[in-house]
Amino acid sequence: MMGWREYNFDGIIGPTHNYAGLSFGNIASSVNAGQASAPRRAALQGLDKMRLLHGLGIGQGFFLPHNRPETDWLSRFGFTGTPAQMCAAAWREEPDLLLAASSASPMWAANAATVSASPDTADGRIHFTPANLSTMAHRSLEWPETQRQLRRIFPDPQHFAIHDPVPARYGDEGAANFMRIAPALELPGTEIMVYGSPRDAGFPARQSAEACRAIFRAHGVAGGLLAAQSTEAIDVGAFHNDVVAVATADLLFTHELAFADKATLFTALIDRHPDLRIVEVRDEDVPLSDAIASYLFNSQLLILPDRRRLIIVPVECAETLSVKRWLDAHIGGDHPISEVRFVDVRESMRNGGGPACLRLRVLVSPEAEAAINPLFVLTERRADQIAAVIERHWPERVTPADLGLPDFWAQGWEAVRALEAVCG
Ligand code: SUG
Repeated sequence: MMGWREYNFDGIIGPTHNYAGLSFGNIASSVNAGQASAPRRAALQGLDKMRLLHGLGIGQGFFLPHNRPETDWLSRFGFTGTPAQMCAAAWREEPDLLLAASSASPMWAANAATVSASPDTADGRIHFTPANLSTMAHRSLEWPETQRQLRRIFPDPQHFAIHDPVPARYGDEGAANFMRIAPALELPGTEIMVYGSPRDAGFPARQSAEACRAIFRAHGVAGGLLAAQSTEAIDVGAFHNDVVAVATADLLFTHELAFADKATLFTALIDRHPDLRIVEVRDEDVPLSDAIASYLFNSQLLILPDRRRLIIVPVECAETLSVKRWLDAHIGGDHPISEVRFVDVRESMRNGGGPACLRLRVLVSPEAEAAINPLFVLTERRADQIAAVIERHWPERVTPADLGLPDFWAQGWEAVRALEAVCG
């Protein structure tokens, strides 16, 4: 089965990227609320990461930024008139709604959808369910545009099935709470979804078990596993499971406190996949709080064309003592992960989004790869074109006061239009 590849589709970071502190339970979002942001730098950091993966021979695609401020959404609160009039009225009367409508949060493509790989589904197609992201207001407006883009990127129903989201009552945050274990990428594997148990106190659990089961049913995934996040992890700031664990093929890289009941999960996995390697980091080596501040596990665990495994981690991992020590002591030599690369995505990190948050993984057979809309696949030339639009149209710096300015809204709309024009 030669020629299967994993693609990473990254969300291009939009021109309204800002720090509004919208995500309760996401420590970075709260701590950095009110800071000035740098949308141009942010988008170029994201693009550099995409170029790095492309250069390593990994399939790389992208999602376009959504139109922000999103006035279609504001209109549902009774605002009328031109887009600028709607934003002005919202800023006066309901500033929180304008902030929600202005977030560049679609950049975190791991939350765009849950994707089931074709070797695991009953009909042999790749299944996508856009995430309803219903726990956070600013994220709940993403899915209609996400679904439109998924339909454009993956148009052929012979290979791809695009579903409707799970009803909003049941929170779903997409692939950020999804892992897949398989002897090799192209072989049937075990899909795992990780939910948070509902609770009255502490930080919100954003992924419901109902949504996980609904997705497995809709995708025709038999034998999918559900695992609960540990409440300890949620309360230290693991608002998504991909902040404390990541898996690729026969390798699971996880913090020891990620799951409520790791024994049951690991036993079930090893039972089905005797060759599974679990790299577990102990709390005494890297405390949960360091794992979350550095985003060690929000890394991209890649299998290179020469079969070596490489981990792409944020530069914050080199600056967090316990994490740096762990990496130095383990990666390389006989370790299942042979190399670590550091990337600077600091602008996204300040909102709690690391390298893994920025991408949606899609495993494709050669036939399915040929069916991807090439307009959304990164090439050197395409990357240069995107960079040129970002340099020209993305604001250099945004402060909280800018979010209420007509020029800021107009620049956001215009920048997204300019990028759409270049990307066809
Ligand atoms: O949903 N931050 C995002 C970060 C998403 C990270 N994704 C994954 N872990 N896969 C969130 O909490 C902050 C926006 C603000 O505060 O302005 C925000 O939405």
